Amino acid sequence: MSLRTWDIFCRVIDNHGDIGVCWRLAADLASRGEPVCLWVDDASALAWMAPSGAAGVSVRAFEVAAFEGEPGSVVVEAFGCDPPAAFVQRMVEMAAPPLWINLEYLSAEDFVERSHGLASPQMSGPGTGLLKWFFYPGFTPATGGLIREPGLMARREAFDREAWLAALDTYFIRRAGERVVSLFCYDQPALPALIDALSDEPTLLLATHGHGARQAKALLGTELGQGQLRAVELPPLTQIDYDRLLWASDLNFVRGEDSFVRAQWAGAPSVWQIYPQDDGAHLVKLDAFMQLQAKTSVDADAEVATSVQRLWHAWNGGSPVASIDLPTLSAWQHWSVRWRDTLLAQQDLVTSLLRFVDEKQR
Ligand code: TRH
Repeated sequence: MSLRTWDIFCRVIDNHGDIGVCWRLAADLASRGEPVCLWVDDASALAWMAPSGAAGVSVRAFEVAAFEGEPGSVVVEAFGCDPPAAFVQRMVEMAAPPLWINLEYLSAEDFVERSHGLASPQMSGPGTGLLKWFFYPGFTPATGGLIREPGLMARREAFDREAWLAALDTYFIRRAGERVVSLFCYDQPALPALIDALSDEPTLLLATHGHGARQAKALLGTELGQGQLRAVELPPLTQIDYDRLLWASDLNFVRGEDSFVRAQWAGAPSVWQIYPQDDGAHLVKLDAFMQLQAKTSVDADAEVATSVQRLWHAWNGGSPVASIDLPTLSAWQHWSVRWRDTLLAQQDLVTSLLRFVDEKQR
C-alpha cells in the first residue's frame, strides 16, 4: 500500500463518459495500492456500472469537499471540472500542497503531444500560487497513454464468449454462422442503413440500454428483427460486463471516449460515433484519429483503412444515408489487432501517471 492518497474530482456533464473514465482511473489506481477518494456530483450511474465498488476507492459527494476532507497527496480534476474553492484553499494552506493534475479529454490531435505534462501556474482564484499540471491521455508514447488495467489482455485472452452470451440469456446463444454486433450510440440517423446492411447475413445485434435500444426498437418493431438480423435489448451492464460485450462481438459500435478506448483493447472491428460538438470540432478530432491510425498501418491495410474511414464518416455525418457498405470483417479484424499491438507497445495511463507523480514529487 502506498503512503500516497488521491482525490479525484468528477462532474457528470452528460452521458456516462465522465464517471466512466473516473471510475476506471480510480479502480485502477486502487488496485495498484493507491487509495482514492472519488468526489462526484452524481454517482447514480455507479449503481449499475460498478455495483460492487472497488477495494481502496471511497465515493463521496462533490459538494461535500467544500466543507470536509483533508486533501491527499495528489488531486486529479477530471476534464477541468474545478474542485470546490474551499478545498483548493485547503490545498494552498498545506505545508506540502498536493500535486494538482488536470486530466484532459482524449484526442489524437497534434496539440496533445505538445501540451501533455505542461504546468499552468495559478495566478488568480483560490489556488493562487499553485501549479496545475496538464495530463493528456493519447495514442502515442509522447502522451499520457490510455487506461489499460494490469491483466486486461490476459482476461480478454481467457474469455469464453459463447459461455458469457449464454449466461446473459439463452436467447443470446449464437446460432450457427451468426455474427455478433454491439450497438452503443447517440441519436443515429444512419442506423436504418446499418440495419439494412446487417440484415443481409445472420446477425445478432446487441443493442445497449438507452439510445441504441430505443432506436433499434423503433426501427425493428416488437419482433426486433429484419431479414437475417435479430436484435436484443441489453440491460445496463456493469463496466466489467460492458468490456465482455465488446470482446464477445465481431463488430462494435461505440461512442464518446471510454467505450471507444475499450473497443480498441477488444481488438475487434469497431465504428466510433464521436461526441458531437456544435461547432463541428468533433469532426477534426475524428479525422485526427483516423489519420494517426492510417499512418501506423502497413500497406496490407490500405484498402480496409479506406473503407473503414468511409464508414466512420457516414456514421458521423449527422444525417441519414442511402446505404452502408460494411468492410470485409476478416481484413478489418487483422487491422484492428495490428492497431491494438501498436497501442500495447506504449505505457498505460496509470503507469504514466504514477511515474509523472513520482518525478514531480521527488
Ligand atoms: O456516455 P458517453 O457518450 O460519454 C461521453 C463521452 O465521454 C464524451 O467524450 C464526453 O464529453 C461526454 O460523455 C460528457 O460514452 P463513453 O465515454 O463511452 O462512456 C460510457 C461509459 O459507460 C463507459 O465507461 C462504458 C460504460 N457502460 C457500462 O458500464 N455499461 C453499459 O451497459 C454501457 C452501454 C456503457
